[in-house]
Amino acid sequence: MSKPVLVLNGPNLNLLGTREPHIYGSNTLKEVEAMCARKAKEVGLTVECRQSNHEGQLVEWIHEAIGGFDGIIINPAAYTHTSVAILDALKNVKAPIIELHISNPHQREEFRHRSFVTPAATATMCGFGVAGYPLAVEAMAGLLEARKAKA
Ligand code: CA2
Repeated sequence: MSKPVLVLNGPNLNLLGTREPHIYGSNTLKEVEAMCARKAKEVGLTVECRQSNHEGQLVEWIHEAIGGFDGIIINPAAYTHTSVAILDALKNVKAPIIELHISNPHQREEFRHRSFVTPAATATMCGFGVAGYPLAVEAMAGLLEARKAKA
C-alpha cells in the first residue's frame, strides 16, 4: 500500500504571494499546495502539505515521515542555511528526499550558498519558481518508481 508524500515548507513560506513577488512569484501557498495535489493525482501519488515557522515542528514532522510517508519534498526556507537539527532529522529518513527552493539561492547572497540540508537529500531542485513544486512531485514519482524497480 503506498503512503503519501510529505511536502514540507519552512518559515515565512505562509506569506507566499503576499510579498517579494519578484523573487517568490504571486501564487499563494494554498495555490501551490493545490498544484502539488493536482500533479500528484496525475502521476498516481498523494501528497500531504504542511508549513511551519518553527524548526522543532519541522523536525517532529520529519520524524513522523519515518514509516509514515513514501517520500519528503522539503523547502526548509531560511533553515536551509542554519539547521543542523533538520539535517540530523532528515538523515534518519530512508525514503527519498527532495530539497526544493523557489529561487536559485546560488545566485543570491553568499550566506544562501550553503545548505545544511543537501547532504541528506536524494536530489535538490532550485530556481524554477513555484513551478518547482509540481516538478518535484513528478520527480518524486520517478524516484519512487526507480526504487520499486530495484526492489
Ligand atoms: O528560494 C527558496 O525557496 C528559499 O528556500 C526561500 C527562503 C530563503 O531563505 C532561502 O534562501 C531560499 C525564504 C522564504 C521566505 O518566503 C517568503 C515568501 C513570500 C514573502 C516573503 C518571504
